[in-house]
Amino acid sequence: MRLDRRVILALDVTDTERARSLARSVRGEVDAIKVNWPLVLAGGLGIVRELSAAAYVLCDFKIADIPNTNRLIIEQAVAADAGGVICHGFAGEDSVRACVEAAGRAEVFVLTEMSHPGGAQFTAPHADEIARIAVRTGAAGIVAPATRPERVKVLREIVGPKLILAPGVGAQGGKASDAIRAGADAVIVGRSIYEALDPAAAARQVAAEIRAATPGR
Ligand code: O7M
Repeated sequence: MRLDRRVILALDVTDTERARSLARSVRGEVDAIKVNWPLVLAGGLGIVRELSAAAYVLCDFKIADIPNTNRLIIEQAVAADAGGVICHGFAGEDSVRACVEAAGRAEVFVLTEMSHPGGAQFTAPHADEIARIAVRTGAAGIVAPATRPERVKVLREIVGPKLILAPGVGAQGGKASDAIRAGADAVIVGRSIYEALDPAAAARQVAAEIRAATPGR
């Protein structure tokens, strides 16, 4: 994933026409488009292939199954031209390894600790261990909570130069600049961009906040 704006749009809409139009309007303002179950269930995997023609598409399937099933899911995402795929880490090292092996040139990001309050219940106590799994399996990076920048800092120490993508900005209360200062490479933003009257301007604003927080980068 090439990071320039350091912003990834979470395209969590179920109207495929709106999804296409949003993707067009933020072109050049975000580095990637994250597609999650709501859009794929509504529009089919074809929407991933379609959006991939003009953007890096990150398939957020939060894959968390046995290795063989994970491989089958990843193969579908790769066949639809996804640039990256997200898996959960809690299913264990063999499950994550199966994703990385099946992904080939596509990048795998491992979800460590979730950003919502419930994420502190089960994922947070194991996040450091999951981050180490991401390193050992050769994943491209991890997903870590922008709502807990202090945790991003700790996870950065564990993953070294691997990419950290941080969701939870805006609607969930996290601040892009805090997440980036704590060590995230990019933020994942959904509602604050796609519900804005001018989504491109909203994306630009997040990128500007990030630039202001990291002078000289
Ligand atoms: O900005 P929002 O809150 O509207 O959307 C955030 C997006 O990030 C949404 O697509 C979530 O599914 C996703 N996300 C989280 O909000 N928290 C997490 O812990 C993990 C993710 C995610 O992207 O997982 C890979």
